[in-house]
Amino acid sequence: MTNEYDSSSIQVLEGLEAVRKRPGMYIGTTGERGLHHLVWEIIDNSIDEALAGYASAIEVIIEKGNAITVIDNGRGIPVGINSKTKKSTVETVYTTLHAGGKFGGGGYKVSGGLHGVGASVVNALSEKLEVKIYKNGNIYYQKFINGGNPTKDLEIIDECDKNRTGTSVTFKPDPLIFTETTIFNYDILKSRIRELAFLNRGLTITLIDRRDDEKKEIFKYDNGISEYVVLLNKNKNPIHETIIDVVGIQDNISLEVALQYNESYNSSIYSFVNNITTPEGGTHEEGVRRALTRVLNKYASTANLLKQNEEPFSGDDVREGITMIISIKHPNPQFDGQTKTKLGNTEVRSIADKIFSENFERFLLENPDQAKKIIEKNLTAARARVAAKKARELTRRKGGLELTNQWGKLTDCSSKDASLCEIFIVEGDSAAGPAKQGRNSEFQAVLPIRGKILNVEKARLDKVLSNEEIRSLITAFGTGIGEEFDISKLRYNKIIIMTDADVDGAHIRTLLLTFFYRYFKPLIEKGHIYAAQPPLFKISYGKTNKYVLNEQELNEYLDSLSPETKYEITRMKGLGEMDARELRETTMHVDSRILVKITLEDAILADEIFPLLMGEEVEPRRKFIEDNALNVKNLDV
Ligand code: 1YM
Repeated sequence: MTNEYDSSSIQVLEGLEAVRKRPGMYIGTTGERGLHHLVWEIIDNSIDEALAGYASAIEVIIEKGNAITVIDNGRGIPVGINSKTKKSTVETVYTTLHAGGKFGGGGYKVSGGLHGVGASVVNALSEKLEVKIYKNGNIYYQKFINGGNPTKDLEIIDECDKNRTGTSVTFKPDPLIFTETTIFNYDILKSRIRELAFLNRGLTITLIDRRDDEKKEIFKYDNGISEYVVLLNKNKNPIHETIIDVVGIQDNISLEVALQYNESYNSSIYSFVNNITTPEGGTHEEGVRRALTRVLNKYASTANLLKQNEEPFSGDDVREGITMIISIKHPNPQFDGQTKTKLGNTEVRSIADKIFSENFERFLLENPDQAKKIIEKNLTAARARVAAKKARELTRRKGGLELTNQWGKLTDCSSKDASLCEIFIVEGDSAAGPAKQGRNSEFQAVLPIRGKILNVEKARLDKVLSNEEIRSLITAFGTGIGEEFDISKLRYNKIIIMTDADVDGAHIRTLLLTFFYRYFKPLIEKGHIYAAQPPLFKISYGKTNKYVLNEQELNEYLDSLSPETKYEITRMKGLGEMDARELRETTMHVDSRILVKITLEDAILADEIFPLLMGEEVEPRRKFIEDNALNVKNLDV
């Protein structure tokens, strides 16, 4: 029974046409990230159904040919006719922009996030999308093609067990839109699905890959984010046994916090609102942080663990070595901040403070042995802070830009306009010479560092600050560090790591990235950190030297030479093998170089990987390297 589509349906199609014209406005990018965003949109609807208390299991299937199927066991999308659109609710939801919110029945809508735009956008950007609804003993079905055009009205195609309810959606992204790739990445899907399972205690999410040999993983965490903390602390040596797990609800806002201290000196705090990460923090995080500092100070002085003449713990002191996840569910979240990932609702601050402080205080009182270990950790941090302050003053006094380290000296640029300036961090002396000669002295500075800088994953701030290489980096950047960090003082718009294209070079780059990640995260977030791409091969013939970045370019270049040409290929071991002109042309000059911007796609994943790569334990590192062949994908290095 096909329908004649009237003018109102044409309007609807125009709506979806807008999505196809400007997909970036709805899903951010049409690259790999945007492609996966489609999956999140559909899963979000299933998660909403789980949060409303109707669904307990979600299945995500990567089909052969890279279609995606999402199935849940919720109520199933309503199958009646919508009084406004005169079409089935299913069709309305899948062909009207923002229909999900308008037609849905309240509750916690996860679609409050960055591009929370719903199922119709997925439909608009798919070459095929099929919806099946299991309800009333029937299977209802509707299919859309080429960007959301229904092939028929919603119809019953079969019967099913009368107790079965739920929704199943299969879609195939349109290659006309996703020109870069239409292939789904198992690891990206897995990482977010696992996170969603942690954030939604008890919910079962199954991921199945049917493309090659069938692969299947089931994620279900009855202890929710506590189990996330266990995972994050796995390679960090926890200092007390119990994961502190706080759950509470007030004014329809629910809060969950899980935390555990470890031996490291870093703080890993991740917060979420309605399952969406809030890297800029906000009122939920502020409330919990404030309560953490207050409760620990109160406990320490009451228990006489903090001496009368000692300064109270600062926020940084009590956050040293903490792994903490904060997750709230809010019916009406407001997002602020530069990237709209900061929770703004002011009422949340005191609710989070109250729920967390009451429960945390009770934990400390009921578990004095563990409390003591935590307070001891805070005390050492506080004492180290005093020592670090002294070391910092030393950095400042040394000050100015008369900056040297054992290995050499900052060769600054002449421009003082930070927005134009770049600094190349170069390993070793053999490369520093050509870099200095090859640079454009007006806006390019060069700072040589000695081979392996300190591994900050294994050192506390005071030791970090007493390291010469690191001090020279901090001083050169100009921003200060820790509580004094001020990005407006950054002296270079681009900080470029220039290391050899070999294993040692990669190691030094990882050490530098670890340092930036732990102490200058905003510089990564704001896109100031880059890696230079020195060439890997030199092809010499006659008097010509040609440099290429990788094997693919090498082969392409060799193919372009006439068959008679006699050439020689050198695999470049170090930057120092190039003279100044070559280094300029291949790696430094703005017109001819290739820079890779370092991004933090997934901070939690990075947090999982860095301790593994840089920490004390050898065995997990060996295993990781074996499993991943050092492919730190999510850092996009
Ligand atoms: C695989 C994707 O979309 N599940 C899903 C969606 C809905 C419901 C249940 C649902 C919601 C409500 C009432 C309500 C949606 N319904 C709508 C709308 N899975 C998937 N499961 N009954 C069922 O919110 O009141 C939008 S989404 F608008 F039709 F109610």
